[in-house]
Amino acid sequence: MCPAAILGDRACGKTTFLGLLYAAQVKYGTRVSDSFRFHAPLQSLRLMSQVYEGMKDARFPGATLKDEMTEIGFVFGYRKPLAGRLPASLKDKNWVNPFAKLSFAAFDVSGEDVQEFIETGVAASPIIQQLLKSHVVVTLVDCSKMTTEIDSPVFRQMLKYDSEVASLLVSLQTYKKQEFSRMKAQGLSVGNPVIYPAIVLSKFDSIRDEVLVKLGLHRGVPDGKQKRKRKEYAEALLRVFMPQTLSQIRGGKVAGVNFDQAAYFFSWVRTETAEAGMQPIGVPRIVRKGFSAEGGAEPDFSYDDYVAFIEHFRDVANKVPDEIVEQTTLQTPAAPATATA
Ligand SMILES: Nc1nc2c(ncn2[C@@H]2O[C@H](COP(=O)(O)OP(=O)(O)O)[C@@H](O)[C@H]2O)c(=O)[nH]1
Ligand SMILES: [Mg+2]
Repeated sequence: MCPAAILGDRACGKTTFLGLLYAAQVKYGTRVSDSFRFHAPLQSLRLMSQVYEGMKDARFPGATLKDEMTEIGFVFGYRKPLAGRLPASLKDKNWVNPFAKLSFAAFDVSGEDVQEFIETGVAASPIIQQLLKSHVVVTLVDCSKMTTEIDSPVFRQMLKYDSEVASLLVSLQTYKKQEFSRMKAQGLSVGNPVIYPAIVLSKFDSIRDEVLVKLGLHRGVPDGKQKRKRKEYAEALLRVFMPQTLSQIRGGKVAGVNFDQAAYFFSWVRTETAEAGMQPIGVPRIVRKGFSAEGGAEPDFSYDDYVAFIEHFRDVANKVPDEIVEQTTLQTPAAPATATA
């Protein structure tokens, strides 16, 4: 079980992201049910599905859910390529674990624990200790906060978030280095530690035109087949709005701990807009599509990117060396009772 962290600041779209990931997982997961598994503790499962149910009713997650963020966790399991070739009699045995697993937990960077850690550098809380164990870091970046007005509070907020994420990444690298030294001292032969980063550009539907114009970008993101162009597109935005995080990911080697190639995903939900050029009034309503007899309507969102997210982590799960997986299993108590979606 390889630990993975999802980072986001206040109102950046974390809960919405988790609800949509849940939906994508249900829909896509049934198509690839032989090779992909989703598990979550009952409480997380309930929350994620509640968020999605609300979105089917055109609503974004309510404010009451906001404090439950730190409790959300879930597991992605991918059948190992080798395991697929084992005889069925072995595959079903518990002692041959045929799934490579990533265990995700969401962290609020603007929350008390993380803020205290950034200020003091002391990993006192269990939440921070859990965060530092991660080998995968998914960072949410709120596109609705991207502005050309560099003196505005919203821009300053973005830069503050950037420096906080960058500083967390450095802490993570330092922790990995210590972990690596510990394992070597125990006589384990381990490779140099690698951290697997991913960036989710959230609320991409609300990115301002003037931002795109200024950066010479089109409104549409290059599709999934144009990997390099997508990366360039995302990095053009990050260079301006998350410069420290980007440079940390792209070459900030600390104590020999490297980052793997970053993966970029775009998350958007279509909302009802007022007249062209007007800001919609009141609470945004989600646009839905595909009304059907059994399932009702679905929110119109970037489903393909969510599927790409799931598939990206298949590669990562299979790349994480076994010694890391074993080490983490030794340190964490048995997983809580899980429910399967
Ligand atoms: N237009 C648009 N608005 C979004 C999107 N995701 C979130 N929002 C808005 O941002 C608010 C905060 O989102 P939420 O997921 O609760 O953020 P959290 O505080 O990070 O969990 C929501 O109430 C929506 O109004 C999106 O993809 N598109
Ligand atoms: Mg929330």
